[in-house]
Amino acid sequence: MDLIRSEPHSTGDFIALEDRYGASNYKPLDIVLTRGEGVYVWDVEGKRYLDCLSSYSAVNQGHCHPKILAALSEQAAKLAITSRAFRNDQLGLFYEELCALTRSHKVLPMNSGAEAVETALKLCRKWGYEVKGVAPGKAEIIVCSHNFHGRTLAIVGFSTDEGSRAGFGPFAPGFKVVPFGDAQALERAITENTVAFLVEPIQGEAGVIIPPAGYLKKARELCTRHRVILILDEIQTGLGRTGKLLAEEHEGIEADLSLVGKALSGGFYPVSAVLSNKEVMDVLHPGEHGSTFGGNPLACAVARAAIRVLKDEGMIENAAAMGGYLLDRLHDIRSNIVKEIRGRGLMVAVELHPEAGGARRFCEELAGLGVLCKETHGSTLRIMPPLVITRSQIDDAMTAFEKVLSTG
Ligand code: IF1
Repeated sequence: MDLIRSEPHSTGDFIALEDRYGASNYKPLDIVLTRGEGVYVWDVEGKRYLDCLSSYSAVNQGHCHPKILAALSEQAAKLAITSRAFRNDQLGLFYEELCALTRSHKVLPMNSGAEAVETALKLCRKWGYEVKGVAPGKAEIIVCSHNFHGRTLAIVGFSTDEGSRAGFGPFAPGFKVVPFGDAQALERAITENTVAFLVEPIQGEAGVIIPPAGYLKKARELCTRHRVILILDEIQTGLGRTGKLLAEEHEGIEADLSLVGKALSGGFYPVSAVLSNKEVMDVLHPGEHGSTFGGNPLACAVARAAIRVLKDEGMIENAAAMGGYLLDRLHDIRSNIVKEIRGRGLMVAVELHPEAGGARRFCEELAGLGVLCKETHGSTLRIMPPLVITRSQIDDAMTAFEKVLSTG
């Protein structure tokens, strides 16, 4: 490799480096960010943006939250990792505080969201064979159409999105797909071999799709009646995003397994977890699952601070209040290109009419006006700011949205 010449400093320099050396599995907006604070991020040219994506909900607590940062630096200077070959003085406290917050019995810590999903799938299969009595090799897991649960082979194998799946087979068997939001279809799909039903309370990648009222409650009843584990993937909806700590609370239900990630670390570090009742978690024995980084003291200290500020600083209540305000403001925009506005808490989407020519161009225009958001599925704009956003910051964002949507 050539020796590195002068330090890159302009947007173009950084983009050229990424394009020359990086895999091209993303197509980001051409903005190079260098600093963040609360709801704002700054690019290398010094331009400020209001972040309406929150790194896909990883930074619910706002960028570089000072209390999480303090916990991170303090722990990093003391002890970062032990591996699970030894115990550490943060893990037990992390478990206790997370269980108290979410009313769970047991926790299994991992790193990425996809790992939490994989962990849950393994747990359910083993529970199926050992507790439910499913014949060896026959366990079935039901998932939903248009799901998004991550990028590992098992997970993309049951995706219904061709872009995620094509070219990556052969895939793991044992998954059945039913339409999202259709409790009757779920009931028809359940057999004596069904061990679990995996679902997002609100589908994120699919475009903030909120299921019909009562769907999750019905799914909960069906799972209980047929002895099927209900796994709610709250990696995106959890930790305050929808105006409740967990989105399951909107329907007054409790999952058997809840998956959290992303904002569990306030965006500082990959931390995910499977939250479980005792019966399911107890099927795992030493040597059957794990991760080098899962449950390390740095991750635990960061996560403890991240969940503490979420609660102590009223971020969940703020998400509910500001989410309502944001939806009202969006509905007030006069536009002939908006097809539908959907949202719960600060998980909001604006779906454009197909004639609008795709949402990407609007994201680029919004970025020009100092607002960052991301399109999904071509014609949907997602608006998911950090949960610390204020009314006047929403007003600023709405001025930009009004400009781009009403001229469309
Ligand atoms: C990317 C979307 C968001 C998730 C749910 C598990 C995972 C995710 C419900 C896996 C991850 C991400 C990953 C990100 C894009 C993104 C996303 F656009 F795909 F839908 F958030 F809106 N379950 N979601 O949403 O978690 O392994 O990534 O930690 O760039 O792929 P992970």
